[in-house]
Amino acid sequence: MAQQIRLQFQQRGLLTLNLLASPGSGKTALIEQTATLCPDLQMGAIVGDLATDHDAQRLQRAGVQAWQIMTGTACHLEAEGISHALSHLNLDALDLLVIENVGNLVCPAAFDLGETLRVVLLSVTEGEDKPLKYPTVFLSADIVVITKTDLADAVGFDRATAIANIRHMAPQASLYELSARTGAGMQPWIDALRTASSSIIE
Ligand SMILES: Nc1nc2c(ncn2[C@@H]2O[C@H](COP(=O)(O)OP(=O)(O)OP(=O)(O)O)[C@@H](O)[C@H]2O)c(=O)[nH]1
Ligand SMILES: [Mg+2]
Repeated sequence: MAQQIRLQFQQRGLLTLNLLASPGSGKTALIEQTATLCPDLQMGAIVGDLATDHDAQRLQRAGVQAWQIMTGTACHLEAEGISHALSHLNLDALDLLVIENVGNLVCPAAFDLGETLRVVLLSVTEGEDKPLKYPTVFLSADIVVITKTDLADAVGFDRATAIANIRHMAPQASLYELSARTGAGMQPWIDALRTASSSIIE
């Protein structure tokens, strides 16, 4: 089913991201801020949480066409749920679709959702060792984003060690460092999305 979904995205030339990260690492904040800074980019989102539609509501307020999947007890999204969610979105209107996976550094890594790119977030408050302790998700990353950089000094974030650990576990991934709160570092991330989006259309 993931392959069918991927084919559907490819035929539409639609860039799709699968965001994987810990609970509270700033996934929704990153989508919100990206949408706010790129009013010309028509964004859609499928958001997974065990309960509540809080994130979909937040994203709708930021102008994103958002659909919430409530998983109940499941710790990850699966392609079947994505396929169902897609029927609730107007894909023709979209330039970029973001799937915000359930906050979890373990289970979501094992499930292909048909995405174009896997984006793994690591917030500065989580500890520099997380890439070493949760290798599967980092091994599968196309992009790694260090988030909440505005809090780095407050939590004594060891940037060099964190980057060395990311490079060790995800040498294939491109790396961005940003704060959705202050906007610092958002531009290189947005430039990368625009480049990836236009290369898919070509
Ligand atoms: N200081 C700071 N706080 C941030 C940043 N990004 C997110 N936050 C805060 O971190 C908390 C969690 O952010 P969310 O965007 O809800 O994180 P999430 O990963 O979507 O959370 P779940 O969907 O519940 O897993 C909120 O209080 C945000 O305001 C940031 O760049 N800087
Ligand atoms: Mg969220």
